[in-house]
Formats: sequence, C-alpha cells, structure tokens
Amino acid sequence: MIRKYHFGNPLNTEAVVKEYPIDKGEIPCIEVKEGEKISFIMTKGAPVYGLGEQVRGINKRGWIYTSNCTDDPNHREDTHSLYGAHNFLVFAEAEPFGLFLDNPGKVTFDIGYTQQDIAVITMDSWDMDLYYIDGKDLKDIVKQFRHMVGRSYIPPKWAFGFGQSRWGYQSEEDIREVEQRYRELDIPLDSIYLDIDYMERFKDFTLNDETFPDFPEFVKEMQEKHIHLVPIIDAGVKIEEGYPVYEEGVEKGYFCKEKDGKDFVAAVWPGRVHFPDMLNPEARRWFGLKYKFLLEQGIDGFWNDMNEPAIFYSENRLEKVFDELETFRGKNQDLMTHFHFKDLVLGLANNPEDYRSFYHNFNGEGTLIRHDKVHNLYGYNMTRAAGEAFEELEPDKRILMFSRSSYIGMHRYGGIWQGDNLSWWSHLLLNIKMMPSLNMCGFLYTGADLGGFGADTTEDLVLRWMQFGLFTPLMRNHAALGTREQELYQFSNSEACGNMVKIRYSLLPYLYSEYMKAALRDEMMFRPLAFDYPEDPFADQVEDQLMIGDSIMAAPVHEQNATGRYVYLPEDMMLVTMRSPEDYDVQPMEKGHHYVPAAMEELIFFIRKNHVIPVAKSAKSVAEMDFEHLDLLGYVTEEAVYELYDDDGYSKDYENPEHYETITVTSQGTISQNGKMKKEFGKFSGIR
Ligand code: MIG
Repeated sequence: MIRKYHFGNPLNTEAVVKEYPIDKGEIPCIEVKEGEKISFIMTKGAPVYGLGEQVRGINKRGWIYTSNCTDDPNHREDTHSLYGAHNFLVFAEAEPFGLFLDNPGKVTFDIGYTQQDIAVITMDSWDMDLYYIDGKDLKDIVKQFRHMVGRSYIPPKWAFGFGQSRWGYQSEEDIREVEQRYRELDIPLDSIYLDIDYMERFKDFTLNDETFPDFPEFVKEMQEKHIHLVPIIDAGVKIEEGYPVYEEGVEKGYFCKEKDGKDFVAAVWPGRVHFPDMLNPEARRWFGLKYKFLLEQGIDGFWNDMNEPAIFYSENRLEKVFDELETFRGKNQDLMTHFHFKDLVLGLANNPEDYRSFYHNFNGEGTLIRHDKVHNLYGYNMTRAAGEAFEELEPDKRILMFSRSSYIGMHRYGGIWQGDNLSWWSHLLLNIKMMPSLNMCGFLYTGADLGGFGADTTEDLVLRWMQFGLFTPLMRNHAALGTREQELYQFSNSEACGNMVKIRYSLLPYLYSEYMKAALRDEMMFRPLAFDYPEDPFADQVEDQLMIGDSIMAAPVHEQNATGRYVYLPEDMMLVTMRSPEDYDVQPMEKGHHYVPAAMEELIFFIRKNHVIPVAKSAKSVAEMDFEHLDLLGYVTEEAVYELYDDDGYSKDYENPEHYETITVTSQGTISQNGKMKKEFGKFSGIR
C-alpha cells in the first residue's frame, strides 16, 4: 500500500505519474521531526536496499550518501554523490517498507554511518512529497513503487547489441577503422559512438564537416554495415555569434538566468556556454526538437552528457579567483596558504556557490526558482526534452537514448550509463552492485563503461568485465581520451573477448525477453539474491552474485588473477561454463557453498533447476540474427515453463498478446508451445 505525505510547498517534479490522496495521519515506523530529520531505528543486520546510482554495496548500510548529481570521474568508496539522484530505498525489516522522497534538492541518507543502527535522512528543503510503501515482500514493494513512477524506457532491440566507443575518435576514418577491425575478427558489433569530436567545436547539433564531410552518406554507409552511429549531446550551448542554437535561445529567453535576468555563463567543453532551461516546458520543447537535425540524417540513438550540469568554471567565479590569485604573487606560501591557493583553482569546477547563482523558469510559471533547489532535475529534463521530442517527431519508432545524470522519472524517457568509472577491478564490482539498485529505481536500460573509462586498463580486466557486461542491457566498451586503447581488437585475448560478445548475442532472446517483461510489468531484471530467496539465511550476505531474469544467476569473476571464485547457491542449479556459444560444459550443483573454477577465457553462470533459457545463433549484428529458430538450454528434472517475449524490436505495440510464447519442457523431453509466434525450437541442451 502507498501512502503519500505532503510537506511544505513541494514543486511538481513529475516523478510520480499516479494520483494519491494526501495522508494527514502519522507515518508508520519512521520518526519525522519536520525541518530537521527523518529517522528510523534499524533492526540489527536488516539490510537496506536502493538509492540507485551510488557507491558501495547492494546493502547500503554503513555509509552516508547524498543525492546531489555530481560529475565525479574519480569516484571511490568514500564518495557521497554520483551522477544521479535516486531517493528511493527499502528497509528489509521483518515488515519491510520503502520510502521515496520526491525532493529535487540535496538529500542526505545516513544509513548507519553516524550510529550503526540508525538511519537518518536530512535535506536542504522540506518542501516535498514523501511516499511510504509497504507490501508483502521486497519485490512487491518495488513493484508498487515502479507502478507509481511509470513504465521504464524501452530501447530498440539493436541497442541490446554490443557498442564500441572512445573519446578521441575524430573522423569518418577512425570510425571506419573500428568497424573494419571488428568485422575482420568476426566480432559482433551494432553501434559506434560519436563522442564530442564529431561536432564543430563542441557545438550541439552541428557537425565537423572537415572530418565528416558527408554525414548523411556516412550514416548510410554504416547502416549498410549494420552499424548505428550514436552521437553525444552536451548540456551546455556554446556562446558564439552566428550559432543559431545560441542566438535563438538568447532571443527567446530559453537559457538559465542570473538573479538580475542576465543569461548565466558557465564554461564546459566549448568554453563559455549557457544552459538551456530544461525545467521550462517551452524551452525544453525547443531544445528537444533540435535533435531533429541528427534524426533527419539517419541517426537513431543518442547519449546525453554533462547534464548534472557539470561546470568547469563560471565566468563570475573565474574573475574572482584571478583577483585573489594575484594577491599571492611574491608571497611566501606556507602550508595553509598554499592549500588555499590550490583550492582556489580546484574549487572552480562544480562549485556549490555557482549552483546557487542561476535560476529556472520552473514549469514556465514565471517565478524563478534557484537552481540548487531543483538541481537534481536538470539531467532528467534534458533527457525528457529529447524523449518528448522523439514522441512528437518519430511516434512509431523507438530511439536509443541514455543519459549521464538522472532523477527518478527520467527512467521513462531513457536509460543511463554509470558515468565515468575507472579501469579498476573495484569498479567492475561496483558495476555489478549498482545494477539491482538501479533497477529498483526504474533504470533498466543501463550498464557501465566496460573495461573502465579513466586510467589504463589491462586485457584481463577487459575480458572479465565483458563476462559481466554481456548480461547488461547497455553493453558498451568506452574509454577516455589519453588512456590505453581498449577496443577488443587491441589485445592478445581478442578471440576470448570476441567469444564473450558472441555469447551475448546468443543470449539475446533471453535477455531481451527478460528486459521487456521487467519493463512491461514494473519489475526488476537484476535482483539481489535476497529478493528471490527471502527465507534463505545467506542470501542477503551475497553482494557479488545477481539474479538476472527468471532463469539465470550470474556470479562474475571480479578479482585479478583469479581462476575461479566462491559461489553461494540458494537452491540447486546448473553451472554453465562457457568459452563460446558452441563450446560449453554443464554440471548440476547442489544448494550451498562452492568453489567454482573459471579460467580466464571462461564465463560461468548458473541456470536454476526446472528453468530453461532460449538461445539463438550469434550473428554479426542484431539485425542479422535469426530469432525464429531457437534452441533451449536448461536444467529440467520435472518441468520447466518459460515465458518468451519477442517483437520486431522497433515499433511500440508492446501490449500485443501475440508477443508472448509459453514454452514447456518436461523431463521426458517434450517441448510444447502455446502462443501465436512462429518460433521453432531445435535442440535442447543442458541436463534433464
Ligand atoms: O568531461 O565527452 O562521461 O563518457 O567520453 C568529459 C567526453 C566529458 C564525460 C563523459 C564521457 C565522455 C566525455 N565526457
């Protein structure tokens, strides 16, 4: 059951899509001291789940987290804020409950940091709606929450293919080389990403026509090779005379303003920029319709970047800092003064004072709202701008869209990638742990930069990361300018890496089906074990295994030099040890603790007893896949029933019952189908 409570005078964030009456009674379980804090005494050992894109564990206990969308490419265990703000959490008490704070400003969640068993939530502003959700179990609470915030974004099917990206691809030639080298090695590939260098001096909705002389032609050339080009769009609009986006924005008053009405000046990639007022519906529509420029040239996917919004410096602060730096000239800088000197420059980026110095025409209502009060809505509404425009421009077609910054509500318009991680083993583990937390909050189309974005990677890290990334809906290898090149063909293990991509494609019927069912039913595709095995005494201790869809449990290797790992099985399962889609072994294993070998080039995962998964033959791209002739892989001692969802992958008639097929496999070997799709099931492999 959902109860809604109202504090102060909340702004309508449109995170919630359903209407609820306002409850005037006491809020169950938690203690609220209005204007001060919300607190809850947690049962010893009872986990807390949620908070979406955050550091640390699946179980969030033991740290203090702040919802404050931040561009932090060097995040570590002691970081408090990442790119998104997802104020939903679930207390897994004997009587579990969830809380959603629909509060677009800064909110801090002290989950047993100050005092081990006390959760304390504090916030800058008490103007908010608070939702309290109880239910019969963790899954039920999440489902009710997801229903309340609306259906998750559904990408086109090709976006489940593998993508290659790198900040630094400069030209058509660079992109062609990527395509050719993947094809030479026969590694499937569906998309290549265009980072900021495709633009003319980092101006949104422009093209560098020296390096991309005939863009529509180039897009077509790539399409013929079944490659989708996916350009980046940045939040800041370059200030430059004669640049139409800038000029129109100024003229129409669509940029964020300073208090006195001047357009606020920040600096990002192109140097000085204005930020479009994404919170003003008119400006949002204007910005969204700009994507047409690229849609018209054949583009069907985008990623939205720098939309926290990230600020390198603001014009006003820069002036002040120059002045103050001047006072240091010729001085003997001791320890403290030298730190202060350095901090002046380091503090230029993403400075809280800057976020307090510009304003939005919120919901077009004319009253200016200071940015910091709605900070966490900016990336959400940039992506919404695009999403709403796509509905208008291409109503019958799915367009790929994912964002860096987000707030709950944005999950209806796009996915997210997990921001600038580093080529660290601990960030592979973080990627694993973040998946279920994000799914809880509605972000189903997500994944991390495989191989790691910042820092030099190693070939074993890339391979192990691929072995997890092959399960994530967004499967993209991306790296920062200046780091070691990490396309799969760069390494001596490219064959093993390529096999992992092929395994991904052969699992697509399953992964797509599970994604779609999760989206259409407001469920989680990636779940902590404790969600599926609530009675199991060990399940809530497991932080590095995940349930994926109905049949699979993943147990990725995430340690360097490991040739296996410990795995906990909450029930009997079948171990699958896969070197390629054709080369694998299976072995039944009993519920309990095991050490499972996994050589470097081996993917291990598990299929639950009396479950099957549909598998296909891998192909060079999603478009070339045969989704009609499938095989089954499973572990059947009695009977397994699998509900398969499939559709054409680009249109939006999701509700059509003809998209479902129920497949029953018995221990005698009978396979029966009960649906309208023309799927043919060939061989069964596994155990029965
Ligand atoms: O400040 O466009 O997270 O994926 O490669 C860096 C360049 C700006 C940050 C994104 C990253 C992208 C990079 N961008």
